[in-house]
Amino acid sequence: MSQVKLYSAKVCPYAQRVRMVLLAKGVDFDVTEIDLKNKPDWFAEVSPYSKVPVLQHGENRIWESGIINEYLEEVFPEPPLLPKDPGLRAIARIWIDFANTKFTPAFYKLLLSQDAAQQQNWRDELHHHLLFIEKEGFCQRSRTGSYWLGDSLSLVDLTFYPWFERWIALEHYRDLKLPVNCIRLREWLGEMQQHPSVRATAQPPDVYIHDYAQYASNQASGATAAEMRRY
Ligand SMILES: N[C@@H](CCC(=O)N[C@@H](CS)C(=O)NCC(=O)O)C(=O)O
Repeated sequence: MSQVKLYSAKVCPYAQRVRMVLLAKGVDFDVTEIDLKNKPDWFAEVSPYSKVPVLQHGENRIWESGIINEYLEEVFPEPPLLPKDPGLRAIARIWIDFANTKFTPAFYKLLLSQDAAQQQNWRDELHHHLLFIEKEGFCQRSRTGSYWLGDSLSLVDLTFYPWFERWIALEHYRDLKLPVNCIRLREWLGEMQQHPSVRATAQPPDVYIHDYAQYASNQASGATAAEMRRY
């Protein structure tokens, strides 16, 4: 029995973040798949927020994908997924914060919005975030590698990637394509799609079109949709 146990759901981008980090670090782990539409009663004991992902590592039970990934970085330091240099490490954390506080909420708000004017507002907001990523993330510095921070894969790549895998839902339901002028971002996405941790967790586009139908009609009843409606 593995020492690391992950409560996860294939549809969940936050859980995919953690699965990819575990895979990138070569950590042996067991997955318990949670049906988010029919959560077992015992899950309330495991997950204080009633959400996946939750990581059990020995005595430690940890939730919130960003916190789990930082924990994994400390406990399994190889290969490192954060830069050693404190300044670069801070930049990595700024991007992770941007993903959590700006980028991903806009993704859900666009899907959940039913009103055409509201949809346009969130489409514009997300478009603005993409151009910001292209300019500040990929073009403002001399980059030598294919990843967000340069030559090596980092928590920043794995924090953002799941929403780009699910972008097909925004294309399908809200007609928002990745802008053609986000050249570096598109290159990054192509590179990420080849990474073994991504390939091991990736799902085909039709899965997401199906899974996000309830978001797109604002019928999703889970905790995440409720939280995003309040956002
Ligand atoms: N901030 C949390 C978000 C986790 C989250 O929203 N998970 C969703 C699935 S993607 C969930 O379990 N939702 C439960 C529900 O909708 O009832 C994290 O980063 O881990």
